[in-house]
Amino acid sequence: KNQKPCLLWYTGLSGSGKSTVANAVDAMLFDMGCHSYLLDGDNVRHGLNGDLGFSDDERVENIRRISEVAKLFCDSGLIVSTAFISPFASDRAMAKEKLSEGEFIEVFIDTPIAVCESRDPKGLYKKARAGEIKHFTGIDSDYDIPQSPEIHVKTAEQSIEQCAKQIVNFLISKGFV
Ligand code: GGZ
Repeated sequence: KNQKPCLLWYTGLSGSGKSTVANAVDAMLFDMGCHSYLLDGDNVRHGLNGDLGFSDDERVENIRRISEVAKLFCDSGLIVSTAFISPFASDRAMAKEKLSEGEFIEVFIDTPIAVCESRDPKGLYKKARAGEIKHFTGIDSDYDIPQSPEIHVKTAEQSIEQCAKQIVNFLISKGFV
C-alpha cells in the first residue's frame, strides 16, 4: 500500500477525545494496510518524558521532545499521530516548522470544556475544581484555541466513527494514503 508520511497533530483539552479518536483513526489505517504510529500520554509521559510535570516550562519541553520524536518517525515513512493537549500555539508552530511543507496536519479536537468536564474519565476536573490539582488546562492554565487547523473535529456532535472517518477522508483527499 502506497502512503506518504505525515504527522497528525491532535490538540484539545483533557477529556476532549484526542486519544480515542486517534486510536480509531489508526485502526482504520491499519485495516487499509497502512503503517502508522501513535504517540500519546500512555507511551510518552510515562517513559521518555517521565521527568516532566505540568508547569508551562515543562509542557514546552514535553512538546519539544514529542515533536522531535514524531519527526524521526515521519522520516521512517510512517503516518504518525501525536495526542497531547499541546496548549500553546507557539509550541504547535514550532513542531510544524520541524517538518517538511504540508506534512504537519493540525487536528483540533474541539470539545466544549463543559462536555470534557462532564465526561471526567479520570476525575481530574473534579480535583482541579477542588484545588487538589494546580495548573489544570482550561481551569487555571491556558489553552490557545487553534486559529486555522487543517482538520476541525467536534466530538460532542459526532460519533467517534464519524470523527475518525473525517480525518481518514482528509488523508485520502490529500493523497497521504
Ligand atoms: C492538564 C493534566 C494535568 C494538568 C495531569 N493539566 O485526561 P488525561 O489526564 O489523560 O490527559 C491529561 C494529560 C495531559 O498531558 P499532555 O502531555 O497531553 O499535556 S501537555 O500537552 O499540556 O503537556 C490529564 C493529565 O495529563 N494531567 N495533570 N495540570 N492535564
